[in-house]
Amino acid sequence: MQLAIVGLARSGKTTVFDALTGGHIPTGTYGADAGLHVGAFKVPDDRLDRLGALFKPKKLVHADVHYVDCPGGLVWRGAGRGGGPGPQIQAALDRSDALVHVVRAFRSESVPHPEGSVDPHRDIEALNLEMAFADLGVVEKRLERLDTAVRSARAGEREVGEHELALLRRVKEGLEAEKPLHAQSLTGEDLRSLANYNFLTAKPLLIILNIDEEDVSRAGALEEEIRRRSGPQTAVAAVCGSLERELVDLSPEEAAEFRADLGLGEPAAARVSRLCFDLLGLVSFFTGNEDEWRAWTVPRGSLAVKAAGKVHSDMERGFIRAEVIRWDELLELGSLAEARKRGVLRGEGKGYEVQDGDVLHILFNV
Ligand SMILES: Nc1nc2c(ncn2[C@@H]2O[C@H](COP(=O)(O)OP(=O)(O)OP(=O)(O)O)[C@@H](O)[C@H]2O)c(=O)[nH]1
Ligand SMILES: [Mg+2]
Repeated sequence: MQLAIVGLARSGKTTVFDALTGGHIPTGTYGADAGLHVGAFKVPDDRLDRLGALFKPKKLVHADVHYVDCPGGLVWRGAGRGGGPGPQIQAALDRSDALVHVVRAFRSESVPHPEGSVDPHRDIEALNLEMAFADLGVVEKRLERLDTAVRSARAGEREVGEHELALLRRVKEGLEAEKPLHAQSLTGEDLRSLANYNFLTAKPLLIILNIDEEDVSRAGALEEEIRRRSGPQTAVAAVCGSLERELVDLSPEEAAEFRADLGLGEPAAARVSRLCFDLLGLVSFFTGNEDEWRAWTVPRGSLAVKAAGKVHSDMERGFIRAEVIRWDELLELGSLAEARKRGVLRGEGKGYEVQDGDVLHILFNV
């Protein structure tokens, strides 16, 4: 899973990025640092840890979340309709499964706000509008080309183009009315045929409200206030970026103690990855042998054969069946052999829908 961190200048994107990835990128560079930062976070999973403790493989591999810190605030602002962000940032946004919008809610005198005052609602609107404009630019460009292509096509070949034209015109109208794609009534099929455009407003959005240390005790209420006004496929997390960033350098024990003292809940990195898993509808399954136990993620509803493909393309190609057991059942029985003996290990075919927490032993032949 890849997440792109976006937001206004000096909203704390790099600070939050560091907190989420345990990184040490210089912050407060005021846009002078124009590079994209990439980092990863291993998603904690108690289920995998417990399987690891039982089977003691040489390696335990957690699922990871990749983050890209997109510099410079709303870089595509002023570029106008269709101007869009620079190519490097555009590519990072395209590849991202969801966007993380860092919104400034901290009130530091020493950090000037690009809009002059702190107002999270205004900044959220500004980014949403910016993204809708960028999408509109893409739609308009495509419409122009497609329109010409359809006109010059021969009679029998027009249909596909006309269908896409109608869909894009509908999307355009929605965007002009400031409706992000995920708030437009598009069918699954519509969305699939639009997938190649990588529309920004079609991506799930996590709003990170970057709050002050003093506001930690009312983080829940602040989140709720934002959530009430936000549209579909949007999640909200209030995070004190600077504090979370400082805790990254402590040992886990020290950090836990500080968190308890300060009334901070779950570490931001874990919470954010969990929210994004939910937002994207991902589930985890596990595979293991004496060398390695590993967590994988697939969209909810994925079939066993696709899950096998995630592990190795040969496994998808030569899929015979999967032996499946829930992680906690396996933990209780102690081994796959025991589970097999007791008939708890189920044999499932290609069409089995993988469930969150399944342990899969894939049988294949190539
Ligand atoms: N008080 C306070 N200051 C913060 C917080 N988060 C970030 N800052 C400060 O705000 C300034 C900007 O933070 P950055 O993380 O560099 O912000 P950015 O969004 O990456 O900025 P650009 O990349 O320049 O657009 C730095 O001086 C940070 O120390 C916070 O939660 N509280
Ligand atoms: Mg930055």
